[in-house]
Amino acid sequence: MTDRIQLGLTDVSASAAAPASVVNEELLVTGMTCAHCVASVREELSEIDGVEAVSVDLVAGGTSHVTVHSATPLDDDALTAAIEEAGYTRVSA
Ligand code: 9UX
Repeated sequence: MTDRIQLGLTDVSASAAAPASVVNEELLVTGMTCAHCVASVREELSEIDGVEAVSVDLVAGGTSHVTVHSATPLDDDALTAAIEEAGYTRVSA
């Protein structure tokens, strides 16, 4: 499958202002195939302290690109754990 769905930024902060995130970490994730998968991943990542927004470039049946926008430095293990909790697999480049 070659479906590519660009899902825009979701602001998870209470503020209406666009986040000026200092950290923008791109993760590679396999196993995501639909918009519900995207919602699950976004939900888990959003629970991490400092995370302001999560953008997902879904590649169904392939490697999706998930970018985490944060106000503070991110713990890499926490990112991996969040992906796994959502039910997907983080892979390295
Ligand atoms: Mo629906 Mo996405 O089972 O895995 S959540 S395809």
